[in-house]
Amino acid sequence: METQRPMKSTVRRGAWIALLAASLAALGFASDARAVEIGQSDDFEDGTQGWSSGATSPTPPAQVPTGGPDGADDAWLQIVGSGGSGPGSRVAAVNDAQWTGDYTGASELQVDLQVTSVTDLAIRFYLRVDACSVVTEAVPVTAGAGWSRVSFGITPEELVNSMEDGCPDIALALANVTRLHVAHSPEPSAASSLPPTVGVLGMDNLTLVPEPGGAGAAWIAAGALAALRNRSAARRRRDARQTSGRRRPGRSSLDR
Ligand SMILES: [Ca+2]
Repeated sequence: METQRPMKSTVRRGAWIALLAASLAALGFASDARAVEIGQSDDFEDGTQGWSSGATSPTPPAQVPTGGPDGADDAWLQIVGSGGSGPGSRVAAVNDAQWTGDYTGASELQVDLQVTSVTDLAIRFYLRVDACSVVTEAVPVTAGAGWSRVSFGITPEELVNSMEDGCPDIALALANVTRLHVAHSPEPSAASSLPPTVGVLGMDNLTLVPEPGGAGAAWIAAGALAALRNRSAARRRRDARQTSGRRRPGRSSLDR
């Protein structure tokens, strides 16, 4: 499933962001840096943003500094599975930091994905709550097809329980997420039962999208603010790199 990418805005972003930030602050929208927020986005311009595949993985997720959906100097996250057994055998990565907390009021995760290895992958997001997990439907990503924008529904009606360790109350689980996990997972297996796979997944612009309408109006404003902040910061960093004229060598998974 592909989602049309938004057109670039020509509004005076700095003034607009300042005004919106002041309005949200006045309404009491204080933020917790460790808690998930509607509208937040990982663009990987400054690194791996807390994504990992375990301390002992020989192929941990890595920032690739160029070749993202926006082309040259758009960084993205590379997730490698080596097959076989043991650490690093699966195409999977987890985040225990900014993607933990309360997902109530969100409707979907949107993300740019690509598969640069030879075999198609089936990607799901797991929302882990201590000893149980709920999981999205799988989205197929075709090998060698380049970047595509895909959406994963995360409302209680769209999520399913993980096969071996499902949560008794999906809505309650959504309000108490302790880990977000992206993986090649043809079946909604438990995270511990994911299939060892040789594959390379690219991920960029992972964004938490609000439910439309109703109480979502304020969430939408907060989300727009966060997205604009991220996009503007990424653009400034890319412009700075291009202005500096420094050449940045590409990295492969073997360079880490
Ligand atoms: Ca990026």
